[in-house]
Amino acid sequence: MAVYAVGDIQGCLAPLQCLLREVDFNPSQDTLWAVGDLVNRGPASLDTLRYLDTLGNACISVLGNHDLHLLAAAYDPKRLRKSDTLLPILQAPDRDRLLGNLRQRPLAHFDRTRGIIMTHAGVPPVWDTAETLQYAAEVEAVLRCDQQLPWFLDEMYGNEPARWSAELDGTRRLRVITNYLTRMRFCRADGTLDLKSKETPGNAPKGFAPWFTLPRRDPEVDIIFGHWAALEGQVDIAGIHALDTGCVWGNRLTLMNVDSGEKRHCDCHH
Ligand SMILES: [Mn+2]
Repeated sequence: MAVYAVGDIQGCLAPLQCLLREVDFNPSQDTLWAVGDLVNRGPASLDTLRYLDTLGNACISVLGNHDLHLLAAAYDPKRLRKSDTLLPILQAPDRDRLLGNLRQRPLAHFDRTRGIIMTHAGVPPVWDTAETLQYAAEVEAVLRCDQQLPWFLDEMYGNEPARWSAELDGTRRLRVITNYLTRMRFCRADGTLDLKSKETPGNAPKGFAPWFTLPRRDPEVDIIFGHWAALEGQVDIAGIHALDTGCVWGNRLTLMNVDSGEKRHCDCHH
Protein backbone atom coordinates (compact mmCIF):
# COMPACT_ATOMS: atom_id res chain seq x y z
CA MET A 1 0.00 0.00 0.00
CA ALA A 2 2.99 2.28 -0.52
CA VAL A 3 2.84 5.60 -2.36
CA TYR A 4 5.87 6.71 -4.35
CA ALA A 5 6.51 9.97 -6.18
CA VAL A 6 8.85 10.18 -9.15
CA GLY A 7 10.53 13.21 -10.69
CA ASP A 8 10.49 14.30 -14.34
CA ILE A 9 10.70 11.10 -16.42
CA GLN A 10 10.96 12.76 -19.88
CA GLY A 11 11.02 9.47 -21.71
CA CYS A 12 13.63 7.83 -19.45
CA LEU A 13 11.62 4.65 -19.02
CA ALA A 14 14.50 2.29 -18.16
CA PRO A 15 15.55 4.22 -15.01
CA LEU A 16 11.88 4.40 -13.94
CA GLN A 17 11.38 0.68 -14.29
CA CYS A 18 14.67 0.04 -12.51
CA LEU A 19 13.50 2.09 -9.52
CA LEU A 20 10.07 0.45 -9.45
CA ARG A 21 11.71 -2.99 -9.47
CA GLU A 22 13.95 -1.96 -6.58
CA VAL A 23 10.94 -1.10 -4.41
CA ASP A 24 8.93 -4.12 -5.60
CA PHE A 25 6.27 -1.79 -6.96
CA ASN A 26 2.95 -3.64 -7.26
CA PRO A 27 0.31 -1.69 -9.20
CA SER A 28 -2.50 -3.68 -7.59
CA GLN A 29 -1.45 -2.34 -4.17
CA ASP A 30 0.95 0.57 -4.58
CA THR A 31 0.53 3.99 -6.20
CA LEU A 32 2.98 5.97 -8.31
CA TRP A 33 2.70 9.75 -8.39
CA ALA A 34 4.54 11.46 -11.26
CA VAL A 35 5.32 15.20 -11.20
CA GLY A 36 4.75 15.52 -14.94
CA ASP A 37 6.97 16.01 -17.97
CA LEU A 38 6.49 12.34 -18.72
CA VAL A 39 7.80 12.90 -22.24
CA ASN A 40 10.28 14.74 -24.46
CA ARG A 41 14.04 15.04 -24.83
CA GLY A 42 14.56 11.49 -23.54
CA PRO A 43 14.79 8.27 -25.56
CA ALA A 44 11.52 6.45 -24.89
CA SER A 45 8.65 8.92 -24.60
CA LEU A 46 6.19 6.71 -26.49
CA ASP A 47 6.91 3.65 -24.37
CA THR A 48 6.77 5.77 -21.20
CA LEU A 49 3.23 6.91 -22.00
CA ARG A 50 2.22 3.35 -22.89
CA TYR A 51 3.72 1.96 -19.71
CA LEU A 52 2.13 4.53 -17.41
CA ASP A 53 -1.24 3.87 -19.06
CA THR A 54 -0.92 0.18 -18.20
CA LEU A 55 -0.72 1.20 -14.53
CA GLY A 56 -4.25 2.64 -14.73
CA ASN A 57 -5.37 4.14 -11.44
CA ALA A 58 -2.08 3.10 -9.84
CA CYS A 59 -0.46 6.08 -11.58
CA ILE A 60 -1.42 9.65 -10.75
CA SER A 61 0.42 12.16 -12.89
CA VAL A 62 0.07 15.92 -13.15
CA LEU A 63 0.72 17.68 -16.44
CA GLY A 64 4.03 19.40 -17.09
CA ASN A 65 5.03 21.92 -19.73
CA HIS A 66 6.41 19.19 -22.01
CA ASP A 67 3.18 17.20 -21.73
CA LEU A 68 1.19 20.28 -22.76
CA HIS A 69 3.65 20.89 -25.58
CA LEU A 70 2.99 17.34 -26.81
CA LEU A 71 -0.74 18.06 -26.93
CA ALA A 72 -0.04 21.30 -28.79
CA ALA A 73 2.24 19.53 -31.29
CA ALA A 74 -0.43 16.89 -31.86
CA TYR A 75 -2.84 19.61 -32.98
CA ASP A 76 -0.23 21.40 -35.06
CA PRO A 77 3.02 19.53 -35.93
CA LYS A 78 4.57 22.87 -36.95
CA ARG A 79 4.98 23.45 -33.23
CA LEU A 80 7.59 20.66 -33.02
CA ARG A 81 11.07 21.98 -32.28
CA LYS A 82 14.37 20.41 -33.32
CA SER A 83 15.12 19.29 -29.75
CA ASP A 84 11.72 17.59 -29.33
CA THR A 85 11.63 13.79 -29.41
CA LEU A 86 7.86 13.58 -29.71
CA LEU A 87 7.45 12.41 -33.31
CA PRO A 88 7.22 8.67 -32.48
CA ILE A 89 4.19 9.45 -30.30
CA LEU A 90 2.53 11.53 -33.03
CA GLN A 91 3.09 8.69 -35.53
CA ALA A 92 2.03 5.84 -33.24
CA PRO A 93 -1.07 3.80 -34.10
CA ASP A 94 -2.33 4.27 -30.53
CA ARG A 95 -1.63 8.02 -30.41
CA ASP A 96 -5.27 9.04 -30.04
CA ARG A 97 -5.74 6.83 -27.01
CA LEU A 98 -2.46 7.99 -25.43
CA LEU A 99 -3.15 11.68 -26.03
CA GLY A 100 -6.76 11.25 -24.97
CA ASN A 101 -5.62 9.82 -21.65
CA LEU A 102 -2.99 12.54 -21.22
CA ARG A 103 -5.66 15.21 -21.65
CA GLN A 104 -7.57 13.75 -18.70
CA ARG A 105 -4.66 14.22 -16.33
CA PRO A 106 -4.84 17.07 -13.79
CA LEU A 107 -2.54 20.05 -13.23
CA ALA A 108 -2.68 19.59 -9.47
CA HIS A 109 -3.19 16.56 -7.25
CA PHE A 110 -4.13 17.00 -3.59
CA ASP A 111 -4.00 14.13 -1.10
CA ARG A 112 -6.20 15.46 1.69
CA THR A 113 -5.39 12.63 4.11
CA ARG A 114 -1.66 13.16 3.83
CA GLY A 115 -1.86 16.94 3.45
CA ILE A 116 0.28 16.94 0.30
CA ILE A 117 -0.23 18.74 -3.00
CA MET A 118 1.66 17.85 -6.17
CA THR A 119 2.04 20.04 -9.24
CA HIS A 120 4.69 20.13 -11.94
CA ALA A 121 6.34 23.47 -11.11
CA GLY A 122 5.01 24.35 -7.66
CA VAL A 123 2.39 26.50 -5.94
CA PRO A 124 2.60 30.29 -6.19
CA PRO A 125 2.80 32.23 -2.91
CA VAL A 126 -0.49 34.00 -3.67
CA TRP A 127 -2.68 30.86 -3.71
CA ASP A 128 -3.85 28.60 -0.91
CA THR A 129 -4.58 24.95 -1.58
CA ALA A 130 -8.27 25.44 -2.36
CA GLU A 131 -7.48 28.22 -4.85
CA THR A 132 -4.74 26.15 -6.47
CA LEU A 133 -7.14 23.26 -7.05
CA GLN A 134 -9.90 25.56 -8.26
CA TYR A 135 -7.70 27.35 -10.80
CA ALA A 136 -6.07 24.11 -11.94
CA ALA A 137 -9.57 22.77 -12.56
CA GLU A 138 -10.35 25.72 -14.85
CA VAL A 139 -7.50 24.69 -17.16
CA GLU A 140 -8.32 20.98 -16.81
CA ALA A 141 -11.90 21.63 -17.98
CA VAL A 142 -10.62 23.34 -21.14
CA LEU A 143 -8.10 20.56 -21.84
CA ARG A 144 -10.92 18.01 -21.68
CA CYS A 145 -13.24 19.96 -23.96
CA ASP A 146 -12.99 19.10 -27.69
CA GLN A 147 -14.28 22.53 -28.73
CA GLN A 148 -12.00 24.57 -26.46
CA LEU A 149 -8.78 22.55 -26.58
CA PRO A 150 -7.41 23.77 -29.98
CA TRP A 151 -8.15 27.37 -28.99
CA PHE A 152 -6.36 26.95 -25.67
CA LEU A 153 -3.32 25.29 -27.30
CA ASP A 154 -3.08 28.28 -29.67
CA GLU A 155 -3.17 30.71 -26.78
CA MET A 156 -1.26 28.99 -23.97
CA TYR A 157 2.27 29.99 -25.04
CA GLY A 158 3.61 33.25 -23.66
CA ASN A 159 4.94 34.86 -20.50
CA GLU A 160 2.19 37.44 -20.00
CA PRO A 161 0.43 38.27 -17.81
CA ALA A 162 3.32 37.91 -15.37
CA ARG A 163 1.11 38.15 -12.32
CA TRP A 164 -2.11 36.63 -11.05
CA SER A 165 -5.22 38.66 -10.54
CA ALA A 166 -8.62 37.16 -9.77
CA GLU A 167 -10.09 39.62 -12.29
CA LEU A 168 -8.23 38.08 -15.23
CA ASP A 169 -10.40 36.22 -17.69
CA GLY A 170 -10.20 34.31 -20.96
CA THR A 171 -6.87 33.22 -22.36
CA ARG A 172 -4.82 35.52 -20.12
CA ARG A 173 -6.29 33.89 -17.02
CA LEU A 174 -5.72 30.34 -18.31
CA ARG A 175 -2.18 31.19 -19.43
CA VAL A 176 -1.01 32.57 -16.09
CA ILE A 177 -2.56 29.62 -14.23
CA THR A 178 -0.77 27.23 -16.58
CA ASN A 179 2.51 29.12 -16.17
CA TYR A 180 2.33 29.00 -12.36
CA LEU A 181 1.62 25.30 -12.27
CA THR A 182 3.90 24.10 -15.09
CA ARG A 183 6.71 26.65 -15.67
CA MET A 184 7.31 28.72 -12.50
CA ARG A 185 10.77 28.98 -10.94
CA PHE A 186 11.45 32.54 -9.78
CA CYS A 187 8.65 34.63 -8.35
CA ARG A 188 7.94 37.66 -6.17
CA ALA A 189 5.83 37.54 -3.03
CA ASP A 190 3.06 39.33 -4.96
CA GLY A 191 3.02 36.48 -7.50
CA THR A 192 4.96 38.19 -10.30
CA LEU A 193 6.74 35.56 -12.38
CA ASP A 194 10.13 35.64 -14.09
CA LEU A 195 9.94 32.86 -16.67
CA LYS A 196 13.22 33.55 -18.42
CA SER A 197 15.75 32.37 -15.86
CA LYS A 198 16.42 28.64 -15.41
CA GLU A 199 19.45 29.14 -13.19
CA THR A 200 20.21 27.84 -9.72
CA PRO A 201 18.36 29.49 -6.79
CA GLY A 202 21.46 31.52 -5.95
CA ASN A 203 21.21 33.28 -9.31
CA ALA A 204 17.75 34.74 -8.86
CA PRO A 205 16.93 37.74 -11.06
CA LYS A 206 16.96 40.96 -9.04
CA GLY A 207 13.86 41.25 -6.90
CA PHE A 208 12.86 37.62 -7.43
CA ALA A 209 13.28 34.48 -5.33
CA PRO A 210 12.73 30.76 -5.83
CA TRP A 211 8.95 30.44 -5.36
CA PHE A 212 9.30 27.92 -2.50
CA THR A 213 11.37 30.32 -0.36
CA LEU A 214 8.50 32.82 -0.23
CA PRO A 215 5.94 32.63 2.60
CA ARG A 216 3.29 30.02 1.81
CA ARG A 217 -0.46 30.53 2.17
CA ASP A 218 -0.91 26.95 3.44
CA PRO A 219 2.36 26.08 5.23
CA GLU A 220 0.81 22.96 6.76
CA VAL A 221 0.38 21.42 3.30
CA ASP A 222 3.50 19.76 1.86
CA ILE A 223 4.37 20.37 -1.79
CA ILE A 224 5.85 17.84 -4.23
CA PHE A 225 7.11 19.25 -7.53
CA GLY A 226 9.57 18.74 -10.38
CA HIS A 227 10.50 20.92 -13.36
CA TRP A 228 13.62 22.60 -11.92
CA ALA A 229 16.54 20.29 -12.64
CA ALA A 230 19.11 22.87 -11.53
CA LEU A 231 17.91 22.38 -7.93
CA GLU A 232 19.26 18.81 -8.11
CA GLY A 233 16.59 17.86 -5.55
CA GLN A 234 18.27 19.99 -2.89
CA VAL A 235 15.72 22.14 -1.10
CA ASP A 236 16.25 22.36 2.63
CA ILE A 237 12.81 23.60 3.54
CA ALA A 238 10.48 21.40 5.57
CA GLY A 239 7.53 20.15 3.55
CA ILE A 240 9.00 21.07 0.16
CA HIS A 241 10.06 18.14 -2.03
CA ALA A 242 11.90 18.86 -5.28
CA LEU A 243 12.06 15.66 -7.32
CA ASP A 244 13.51 16.70 -10.70
CA THR A 245 17.10 15.53 -10.61
CA GLY A 246 17.76 15.94 -14.34
CA CYS A 247 17.68 12.31 -15.44
CA VAL A 248 17.21 13.34 -19.06
CA TRP A 249 20.31 15.55 -18.81
CA GLY A 250 22.46 12.57 -17.84
CA ASN A 251 22.02 12.88 -14.08
CA ARG A 252 19.55 10.64 -12.27
CA LEU A 253 15.89 9.85 -11.65
CA THR A 254 14.53 10.22 -8.12
CA LEU A 255 11.78 8.11 -6.53
CA MET A 256 10.53 9.15 -3.10
CA ASN A 257 8.43 7.14 -0.68
CA VAL A 258 5.77 9.75 0.03
CA ASP A 259 5.13 8.62 3.61
CA SER A 260 8.69 8.06 4.82
CA GLY A 261 10.39 10.67 2.64
CA GLU A 262 13.05 8.10 1.74
CA LYS A 263 14.57 8.73 -1.68
CA ARG A 264 16.17 6.37 -4.17
CA HIS A 265 17.96 7.23 -7.36
CA CYS A 266 18.79 5.59 -10.64
CA ASP A 267 21.50 6.98 -12.87
CA CYS A 268 20.23 7.86 -16.29
CA HIS A 269 22.83 5.77 -18.13
CA HIS A 270 21.59 2.70 -16.26
MN1 LIG B 1 9.08 21.03 -16.85
